[in-house]
Amino acid sequence: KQAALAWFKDARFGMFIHWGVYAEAAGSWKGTRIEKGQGPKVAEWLMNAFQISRREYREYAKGFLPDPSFAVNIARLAKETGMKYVVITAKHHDGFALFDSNHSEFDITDATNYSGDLIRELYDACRAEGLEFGVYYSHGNDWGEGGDGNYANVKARNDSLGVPTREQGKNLWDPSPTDHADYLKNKAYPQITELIQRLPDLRLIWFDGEGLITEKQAFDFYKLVYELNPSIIINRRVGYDFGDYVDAGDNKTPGENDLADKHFETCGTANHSWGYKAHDHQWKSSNQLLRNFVDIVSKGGNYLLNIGPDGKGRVPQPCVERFLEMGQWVHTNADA
Ligand code: FUL
Repeated sequence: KQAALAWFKDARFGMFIHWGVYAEAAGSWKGTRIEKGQGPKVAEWLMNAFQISRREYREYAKGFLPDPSFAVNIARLAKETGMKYVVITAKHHDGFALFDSNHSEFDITDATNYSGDLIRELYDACRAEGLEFGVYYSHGNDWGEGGDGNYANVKARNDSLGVPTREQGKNLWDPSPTDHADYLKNKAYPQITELIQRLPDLRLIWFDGEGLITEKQAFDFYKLVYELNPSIIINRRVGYDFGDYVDAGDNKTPGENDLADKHFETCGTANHSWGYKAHDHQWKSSNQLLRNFVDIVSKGGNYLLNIGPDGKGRVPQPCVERFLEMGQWVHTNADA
């Protein structure tokens, strides 16, 4: 994997993109801001915050209709900001796939009126700009089809083993009745497979939401990716320390003891949400973002800085301005 990591260690600066059905809601549900809901106050947790049923969320998804220009615009913004790679949410915790999947109908082609494949379009636009491409995939959490109906059994098993079970991130308000292991077998592993098979230059898979998965199940993700394309690298959140590099907590830089000789990446927000939240105006200044970048890079890591496009795929203007300001500095001082 050392060869596969070479581009990543060089890259230093990447763009994270949180985008999906929730972007249309912009951090509020039926007039109530997410701050009044339960759980984390980040906009992509909308379904969890308001305990929206799977059926209602699917109904809502029908209105998600991005403008096809999003791909070219975002790839250009990443390039102008001096970023070298892009990582987009192919499926977040809500279970919605931004690509045309044969293993779930809760995807861009079957569940909305959009006629394209958002992941493929962004992949093409990024390759055209010379940017490396990665996908975020919530493997453990899936509020639509994740089999959280099995939560009680998993918890009982874990309790008997003395292993903790995390409740946060599980759909306990309207759990899908399937078994969690069946979800992995019928949705998560197949979707990872189709992403890898369809995107020959895919370089990175950013797993998230370990949730209920066991050590063997986490290893199976690692193994599957390795067997299909050994040049793809994986972050640590795949679970049980199997990743090729260390991603610290959100908006955190890892300490030296945490690294175990691995390369690290810090992911961070430009305001205080990953997904688009129309009422979050607290943008970090370009100065602050640049200081984060320099701090991380001087410690040897990568900075994966997030954008949350709106439902149409437009990046909020204050964010664009800050990124372009950063880009001027990065292109002058950090480009090889
Ligand atoms: C977290 C997720 O729960 C957030 O929604 C976000 O994707 C962040 C980068 O990782 O674990």
